[in-house]
Amino acid sequence: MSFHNMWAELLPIGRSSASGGYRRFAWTAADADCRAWFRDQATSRGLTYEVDRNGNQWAWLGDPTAGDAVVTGSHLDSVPDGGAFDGPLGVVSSFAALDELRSRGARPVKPVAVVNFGDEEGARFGLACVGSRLTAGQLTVEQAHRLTDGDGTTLPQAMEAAGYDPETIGPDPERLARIGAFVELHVEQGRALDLTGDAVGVASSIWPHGRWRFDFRGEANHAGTTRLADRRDPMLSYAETVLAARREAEHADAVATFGKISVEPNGVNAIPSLVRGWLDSRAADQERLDTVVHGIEKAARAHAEAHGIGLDVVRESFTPVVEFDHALRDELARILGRDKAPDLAVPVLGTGAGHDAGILSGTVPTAMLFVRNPTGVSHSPAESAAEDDCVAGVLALADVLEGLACR
Ligand code: HGY
Ligand code: MN
Ligand code: MN
Repeated sequence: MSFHNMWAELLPIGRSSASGGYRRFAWTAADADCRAWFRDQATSRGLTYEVDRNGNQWAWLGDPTAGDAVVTGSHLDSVPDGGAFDGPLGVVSSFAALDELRSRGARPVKPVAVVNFGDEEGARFGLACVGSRLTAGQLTVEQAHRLTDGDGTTLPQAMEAAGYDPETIGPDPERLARIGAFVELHVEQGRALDLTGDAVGVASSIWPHGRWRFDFRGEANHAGTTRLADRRDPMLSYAETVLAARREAEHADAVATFGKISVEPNGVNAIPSLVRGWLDSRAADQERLDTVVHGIEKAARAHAEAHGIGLDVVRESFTPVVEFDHALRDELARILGRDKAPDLAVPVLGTGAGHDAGILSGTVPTAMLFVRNPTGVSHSPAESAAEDDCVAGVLALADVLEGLACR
């Protein structure tokens, strides 16, 4: 099983020695190293290697233009100090599943490909799934060109610096039209499989979710000499909004997180002029999500107005609810269920985590496999999965690829 060696090769790339977490951000040196690793895996297997107009990487077994392809893969980028498995497990498992197919002597009658979608986490430019959104036409070229990181570098500038031509980006309907099915394997970002005792499960849906930026504008002043009554401190409105987010999410049985903040001028002894907070909120259905976000914004505006604070709220990223293709979902469950006792069902589970598969699901029949995460922890250096479970995921993916591409 080639999984172990590939995993060991990829593991050190982009890992912070300080935190043990990963900092594989789009179009950075760590991203370039991950891309080089992907290219080497493709070429060393004699696969046809391509980089598409949006910088996504493809490794083809068979004719890329033949159509009705079975594609698998995921992403290699990470959130700041993310874990080792979120994304890379899907890409490594895809190459290992191809190796497994070949070792079985399986003969695909359709093209099979492994894909690495660029910038899935949106850690640098703030928008999730940039590579797959561009390809699926869910992000316009103009919107993409306006994406800017915290240092003021735009996406085109970052792509150019990484040696890619940003002028080529845009929708790629011809490429997607050649795909008959996309199956993404991903580490579970939760504990459902740990609770069922299964190593592998099938995805049913993805919660609607989005990212909103709250800009609280106050008045910079001296922290030591300004009377409390004379202050317009945006940090107070931000703090009230964070607590309101927790209240609204609890009330709606949803989730809401302010995980990123930037403060200007960000001095210990200076009352801020600007506090910028990013909200990530998700819920089982759109109505609930709308209620939560509306409630948070209402509380933010009430506090800001009462304290003379300016407030702008901008939705920076949004993904509607995803219901994976039922026929493909059921086919994966049938294939995975073959080795189970008749009375033991294959777990079919929803998730609050976004994926490239969610973006593609509007254009291509799409499904996901989840591999057990014993603690459920993700987006953290503590993210983990047992190697036996990873191997079980590879074998399950190989069964799925064989079932979809060899008959
Ligand atoms: O945020 C997410 O759910 C995914 O990890 N991009
Ligand atoms: Mn993630
Ligand atoms: Mn992911």
